[in-house]
Amino acid sequence: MGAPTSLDDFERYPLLFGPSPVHRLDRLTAHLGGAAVWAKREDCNSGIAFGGNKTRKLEYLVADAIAQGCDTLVSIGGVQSNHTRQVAAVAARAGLKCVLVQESWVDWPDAVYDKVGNILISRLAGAEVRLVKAGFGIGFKESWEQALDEIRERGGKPYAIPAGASDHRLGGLGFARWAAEVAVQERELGVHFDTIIVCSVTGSTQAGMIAGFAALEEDRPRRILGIDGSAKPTETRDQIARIARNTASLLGVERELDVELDERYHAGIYGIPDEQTLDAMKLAARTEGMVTDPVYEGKSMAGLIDLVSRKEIPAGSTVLYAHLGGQPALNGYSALFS
Ligand code: 5PA
Repeated sequence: MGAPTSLDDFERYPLLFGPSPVHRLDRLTAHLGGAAVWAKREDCNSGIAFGGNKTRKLEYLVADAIAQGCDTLVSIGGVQSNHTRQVAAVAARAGLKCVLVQESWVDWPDAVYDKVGNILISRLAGAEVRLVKAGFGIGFKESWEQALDEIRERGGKPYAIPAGASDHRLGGLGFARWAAEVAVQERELGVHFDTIIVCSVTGSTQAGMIAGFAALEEDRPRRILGIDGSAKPTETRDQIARIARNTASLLGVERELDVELDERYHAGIYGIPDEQTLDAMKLAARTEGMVTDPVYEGKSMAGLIDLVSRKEIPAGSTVLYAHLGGQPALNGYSALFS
């Protein structure tokens, strides 16, 4: 057999309920008075600890960890990382151990910030949680290398999962599969999403979408618009481009890929919302009962609301908002709503 050229050639450990739901946001659409807005919901894609975008990516990484005979998943994120919570719960589901390095990515004053929400769930699921003093960054870290070494010294076999499951050979596959899923759902629903809105930080969500849609060789144009949540858009854009390229190559796609990342909605800093973020979170909750978080989805929602209401996304468009999860972190931000 030659090199794999299709998604089906990669082992996948099923963690999702099935295709994630796609539905209209009618009241939000009416309120904005422009393009038709729909959502695809990774925040309810799985029964494993609330799911989210990482659960979809981890289907491919966990299959690889098991194939390599690894016994411990090791990963890294901020104190309220959604990613590490999903790694912890998925490790439990797969019968693996889990070690998490949680860095101080966000300087946030809530007294229970390191006790509730995501970190609480990671502890509940049995992960070994290590709190480490280090600032925000999506690259490789010393504390993480140290955790990997320690597991090897204990005689364990670690499987290394970088921040957001992104900078990894298989990191883009989960959202390449999401793209194929969207194409099927569009046929079923009789709709075409010309614009997809996605929050980007470590990059493999958007990168996977770019590679996945490229692999489908579609006739109609489709814009995959990233909304930066990192406030370090140069790094994030580079990482998206690199992962999109690598993922496309894995799928046998060699053509040039476009990366579009909007830097206007990150509120100037990773992990902290501004008025526009908070207004967007309130509008989504008050028109649709749709809950978003102040770190990621509130920022991409702010982008969507602004671009649709000012008609920068034209009124004739049909927009798909990729809801990537993240609600558990809200519990660490009670100060914003008290
Ligand atoms: C995250 C990431 P990417 O990192 O794949 O670009 O996805 C951005 C994103 N929405 C969007 C939610 C709810 C997310 O959790 N979260 C990280 C985490 O540690 O949780 C990887 C940063």
